[in-house]
Amino acid sequence: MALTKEQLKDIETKLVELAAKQVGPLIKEHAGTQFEAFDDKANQVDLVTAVDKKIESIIKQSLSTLYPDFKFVGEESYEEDHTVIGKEPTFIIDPIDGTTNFIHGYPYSCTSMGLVENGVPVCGVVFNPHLDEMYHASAGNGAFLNGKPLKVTERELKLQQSVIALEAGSERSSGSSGDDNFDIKQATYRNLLSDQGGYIHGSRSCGSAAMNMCMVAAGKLDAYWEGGCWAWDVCAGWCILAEAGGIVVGGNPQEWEVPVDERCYLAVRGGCSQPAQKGFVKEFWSHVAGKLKYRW
Ligand code: LIP
Repeated sequence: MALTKEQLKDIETKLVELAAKQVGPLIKEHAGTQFEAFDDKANQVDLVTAVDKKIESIIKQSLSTLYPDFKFVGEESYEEDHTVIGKEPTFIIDPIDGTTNFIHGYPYSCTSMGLVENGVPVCGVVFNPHLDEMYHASAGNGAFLNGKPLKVTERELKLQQSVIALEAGSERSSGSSGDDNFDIKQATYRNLLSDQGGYIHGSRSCGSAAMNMCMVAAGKLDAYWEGGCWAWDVCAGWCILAEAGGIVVGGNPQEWEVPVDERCYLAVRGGCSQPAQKGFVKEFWSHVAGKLKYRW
């Protein structure tokens, strides 16, 4: 039995309360205090702290009490090759998105709490306590910033006149490893920025996928493209963006429909027609310099 709009709105409200009262204060208190207290994950630029893990356990404890029948997938408890996102309602949680920002004290760390049903994002809350920005949405109930409806200014969507979020990401091996994601990304960035290519107005980097998704949802960015982030980075923002009229497609060309754990995404704002969004996507894809490949 699918969750109703009313049930989803209630879940959204509870996630907002959890983010505001329990999680946000911890992120704000400990940001910029972990300079000597982080660990490497996949490499020396993929980082985690004890605060990430503590917050994930607080969120998991709270949600398992409130929704004992829902599944839970979290960045810090994910098991490669074992964690599966099925059809049942599943919370997909990044306790601190923008962990590098969190460690360095750059005010773009947030918590990202999403819910999928049948693999589709149906509820999302992203809270940046430094900027006091609470983005929240649930399917059919609209998207909000601090309780006010997200209104994207209606205007043309043109690649050349766009500002796009592009991330360095944590994969940095160039060529030698046979994994050419890094080189494809850098070549794509060049294609987009060059006056012989997309000649876009500019690129930005929040250092947080969730914040990038919310900036696109709010129409403050026109698009966001990344390969290598994870379902927990984008799940909440995906629902918020969809409820604000935006779309998410694959980061590789011709991938119009992708699962939440695709790990390679192109998010495009609303405030324009679907044909305009599709035209933008096709033109963007024409500048992608190869096929990005990731494992779950
Ligand atoms: C981060 C993502 C960001 C990506 C970083 C990192 P984390 O997530 O939000 O988009 O570029 O490499 O993966 O690790 O801070 O939760």
